[in-house]
Amino acid sequence: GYVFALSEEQKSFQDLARKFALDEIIPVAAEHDRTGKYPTEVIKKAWELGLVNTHIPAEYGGLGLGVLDGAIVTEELAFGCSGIQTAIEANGLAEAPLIVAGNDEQKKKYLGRMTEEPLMASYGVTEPGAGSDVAGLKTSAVKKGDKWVINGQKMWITNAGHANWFFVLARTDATASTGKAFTGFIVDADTPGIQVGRKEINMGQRASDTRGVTFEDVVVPEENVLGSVGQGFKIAMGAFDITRPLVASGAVGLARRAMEEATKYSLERKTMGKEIFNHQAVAFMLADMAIGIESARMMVYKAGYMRDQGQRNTWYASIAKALASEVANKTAADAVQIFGGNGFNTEYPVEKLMRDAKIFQIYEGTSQIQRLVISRGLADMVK
Ligand code: CO8
Ligand code: FAD
Repeated sequence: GYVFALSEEQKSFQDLARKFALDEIIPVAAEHDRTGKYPTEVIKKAWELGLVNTHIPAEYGGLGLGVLDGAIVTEELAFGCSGIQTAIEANGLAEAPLIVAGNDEQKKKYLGRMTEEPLMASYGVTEPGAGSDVAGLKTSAVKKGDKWVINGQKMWITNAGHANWFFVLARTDATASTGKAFTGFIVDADTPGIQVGRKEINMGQRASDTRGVTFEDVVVPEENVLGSVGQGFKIAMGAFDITRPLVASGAVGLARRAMEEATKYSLERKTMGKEIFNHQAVAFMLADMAIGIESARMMVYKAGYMRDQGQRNTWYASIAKALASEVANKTAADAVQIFGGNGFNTEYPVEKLMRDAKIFQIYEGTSQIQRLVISRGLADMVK
């Protein structure tokens, strides 16, 4: 039957990540948000504790944690700062295509090095002209002798300014159907022809690093093709089955932070002779936060658990991601409301949470794209 309790191991990872968020992330989060400085030192410390690259299998030097285990860690890191959590989790996203389709040599070389040193990696799919419509991407890879030559432009690539290697999705067949037209490549970041753009100045999650990347006649050896030629779209989508539950759990962590901050504040701030917590209009906003957070977390756990059991979880991952990102936005906006004028001010933590929340409805597939996946799934169910 259903078991809702965490294992002892999961509880100890949760405690470790929670302590790390309190001791190492929260004290520096506002400063990274203000300056946009990349949190290298925080990431190094998290890496030393095993809180980065959690899914790398044990045979390649990692902890081999499941998606559900990863979600437990991610929620805590995002409670601290979802910008720093995104920088950390983007490694997991870059690694996911290798976990889905990499051969032993590729895993040894590229996952192995992530466990030997605190390196970063990036997942390069989105382009200036194609985000939601992955099938519309234009970057091409052409076979020349025993090498591939990549040309094109990627956009909004998390960690790009710090990446040691990229997962790159490129078109390798101009006419084939989507499921056969693309190929995934592992590309070393120091390969000639790669140009990384400036750090984008974003609304929120400003500690994270987002950039455009240009590929001009970038030569990649055959051994860096992931899976087989033409399989790339499915590999890129398969990666989301691992990471959408984790992005959703980041949104849950942010929402929980907003709820806790708002609850504490409401118990202190007084109007009309009582704490604002004791005005039902405020208390019910807090209750709605709890309803959203608890429900979203259950969906995260379900989507993660299914993936860990080897079941296809795409539909549940989309539900978790759509729900959690919307809960995060509503919760953060209501937290600002509960703080009143103070909520609008940078001296208090909730305005950052509201800015940070927005991206959860956009990256890893917008809320509309999640609904596309969910509604298509419904149509399949009644066929
Ligand atoms: N697994 C395996 N195969 C799949 C999957 C899957 N999950 N999904 C689709 N496929 C297969 C289909 O079965 C189909 O196969 P076939 O041709 O054999 O029938 C083939 O792939 C094509 O699928 P579709 O027909 O469904 O393709 P569409 O062109 O209609 O597009 C989507 C599908 C769902 C619209 C897709 O383009 C999509 O997901 N778009 C959103 C893109 C996205 O999410 N981008 C995120 C980029 S990364 C990012 O934002 C990182 C954030 C920062 C890091 C945060 C920390 C982690
Ligand atoms: P568009 O696809 O142009 O969408 C514009 C609007 O139209 C959206 O509201 C969308 O929901 C809606 N829309 C589009 N198509 C449909 C449809 N069929 N039905 C209904 N509505 C639709 N990408 C990576 O590859 N790697 C990364 O590491 C990465 N990190 C990111 C970090 C940040 C901070 C940001 C901002 C983006 C990142 N992305 C990354 C890209 C991100 O995944 C895309 O921005 C996102 O998928 C949306 O694509 P787009 O920006 O092209 O918007």
